[in-house]
Amino acid sequence: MAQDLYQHPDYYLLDEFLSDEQKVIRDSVRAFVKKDISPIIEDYAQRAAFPDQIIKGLGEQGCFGPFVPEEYGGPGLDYMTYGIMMQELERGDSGVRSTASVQGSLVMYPILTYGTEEQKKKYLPKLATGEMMGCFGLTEPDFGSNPAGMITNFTDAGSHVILNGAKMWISNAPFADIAVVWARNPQGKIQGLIVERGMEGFTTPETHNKWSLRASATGELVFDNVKVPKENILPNVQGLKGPLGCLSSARFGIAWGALGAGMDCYDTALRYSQERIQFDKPIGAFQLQQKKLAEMITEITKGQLLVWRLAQLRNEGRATPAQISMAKRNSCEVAINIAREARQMLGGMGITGEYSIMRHSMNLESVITYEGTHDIHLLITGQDVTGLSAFK
Ligand code: TGC
Ligand code: FAD
Repeated sequence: MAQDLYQHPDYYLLDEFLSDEQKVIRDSVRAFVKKDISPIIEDYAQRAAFPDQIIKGLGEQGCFGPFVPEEYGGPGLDYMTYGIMMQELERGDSGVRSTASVQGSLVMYPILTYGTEEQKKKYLPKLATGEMMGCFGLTEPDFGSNPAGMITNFTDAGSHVILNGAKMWISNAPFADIAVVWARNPQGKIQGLIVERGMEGFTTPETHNKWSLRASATGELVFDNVKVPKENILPNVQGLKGPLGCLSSARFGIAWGALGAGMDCYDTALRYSQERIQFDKPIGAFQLQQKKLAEMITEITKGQLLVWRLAQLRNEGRATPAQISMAKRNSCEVAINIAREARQMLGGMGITGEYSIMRHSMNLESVITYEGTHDIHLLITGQDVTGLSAFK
């Protein structure tokens, strides 16, 4: 891949609203991405392999559960900083951000929010450093957009429970040490439990043939009469609001992150337009190319304002799930459209791995689908403004 010369667009001077600490953290994660991710990521994506050597660095940067308090091994940062970090990571690659957001929002968040003191002490410090990696099992083969229909379940067997069922499309599954799994309890209510690799009857077959998120490992979780100790049950929530609460945290990170992928495509296309000469002029001098760039920076700027305000609301505990849905949906749409336009601006070079755009473009097809599809988020907004559900 060509050298990573990224400069982040800040057309409305939003940096002025960031604290010095937030800027230092952002610069640190950006430098980590430039040094440890950009030089290798295209090769890993081409080979459909996960670069597990980056886990230690992600932990050192505080990218795993930045909002987790220091007493449990996290850096105890606010949600604005979490968003900034996810944006920097996804600027590098959506799969890398995925790894971090699953670990933080979908594994550490539920343990922190719904777990016992013993569970928090046992798992969170190791998850924060990356010494232990986790995954999150909600989606099933027959229940994707509608997780309320899930059939994975556990029965009571004295000191432990017996878990049966299957989850699919699970990020980090092939290498995760633990899985936070959502299943029906003996009363038929959805409840979370922590399943550990090595438990008999628990397997994690890898999903192959993906054209998207190729540098992120995806797999299934299969439970065949798995004995799970009762102390691994997350006791403090029952019902779909448990996993959906985790999704609110992760979708928030994606709202910031996807915009980062779009910003990288814009930055690449802008630089290319100033260097590439056709008809004796830089292509950036042609009105058609300027229209593309002007529209990209306009959409990026609107998206930046949206996620910045969302972070303020989240920090104050006032961000609603529907507000988060709107931002996740908007950032994905902005980014995927920019990736497509930017790809065209690079002509033939745009389809190669010399530049990040095609990889971002393919990755964003997953990002616009997982954590709630584009349609589902639109329906969440529709329900929020009308008070009427169009799901069923
Ligand atoms: P509904 O009746 O609306 O809600 C059930 C309960 O949950 C509460 N709730 C939420 N709580 C917190 N955060 C949210 N975002 C919430 N949304 C809803 C709600 O208040 C209610 O609480 P209570 O107390 O009344 O019980 O549920 P529904 O069955 O009608 O479903 C609504 C719908 C369709 C929006 C929901 O099922 C949905 O969001 N579906 C999309 C599924 C999805 O997003 N799956 C993601 C799987 S994980 C993943 O993709 C990880 S990718 C990771 C990566 O690599 O980055
Ligand atoms: P479906 O629900 O079958 O949807 C198919 C189509 O129908 C979509 O266009 C959808 O918008 C539309 N649709 C569905 N319902 C309605 C409706 N009511 N009205 C209108 N249209 C509707 N899940 C996890 O639990 N953990 C993970 O770590 C995870 N990682 C993932 C990683 C990748 C790379 C991918 C691709 C997915 C991942 N997922 C994960 C699963 C992801 O959340 C689901 O793919 C997503 O929620 C959609 O479910 P589905 O694929 O079953 O599509």
